[in-house]
Amino acid sequence: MTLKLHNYFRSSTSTRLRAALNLKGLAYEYLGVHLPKGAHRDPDYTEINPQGLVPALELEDGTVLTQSLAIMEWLDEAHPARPLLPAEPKARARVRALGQMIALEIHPINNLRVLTYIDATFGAGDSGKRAWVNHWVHTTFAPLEQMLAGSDQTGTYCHGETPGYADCCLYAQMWNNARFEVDMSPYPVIRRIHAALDELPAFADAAPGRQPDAL
Ligand SMILES: N[C@@H](CCC(=O)N[C@@H](CS)C(=O)NCC(=O)O)C(=O)O
Repeated sequence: MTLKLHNYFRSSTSTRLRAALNLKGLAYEYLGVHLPKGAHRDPDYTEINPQGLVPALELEDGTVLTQSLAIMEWLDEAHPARPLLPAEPKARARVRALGQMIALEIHPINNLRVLTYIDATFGAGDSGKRAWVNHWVHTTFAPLEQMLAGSDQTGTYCHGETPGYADCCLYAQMWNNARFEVDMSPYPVIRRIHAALDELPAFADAAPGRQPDAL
């Protein structure tokens, strides 16, 4: 029996977790949850994750883990080989901060349910949703670029020469940025790191277009 990953190809939280699982070398069964059709709100799925969000990771013993960042931390605790976080406490805090800038400051306010809400309640439309996402991405990508460019701890990847937690968040967010036509020209360091990540099979194989439920 293997790990079961309830997820959706275009979901960035799913992409970040797929990349983390791939980095760990852990195989999983891909179980698609079709977000546009509302499959995440079906009782079949809310029995698995009452929050009705993807991803959820079902372990061999039936335990269900939710929240991608919590799952990534669990991965490091349960499968310490090929760590996603560095060992040194200050370095760990740096990597968590970089990843959480994306995962906690950008993702939640650009999630499907938020975009659906601003469209239905305020008539945002496609251009309004695009402007909204662009605004919130730039609000955090500007300081993120500054932090990456200004630190000698930044290497080929967000932290040194080993891709991990922050890179998983960054790589996944870049697919959303492309989808919402975010201008990446102000962010040369982020673009360089993204290009390096895209060369790695662990990341490229996690990309939305490579998943079995991709449109
Ligand atoms: N903080 C959660 C967020 C999970 C989440 O919001 N996932 C999105 C897809 S990226 C989702 O299921 N959205 C459904 C919706 O917004 O209705 C995590 O990191 O796992």
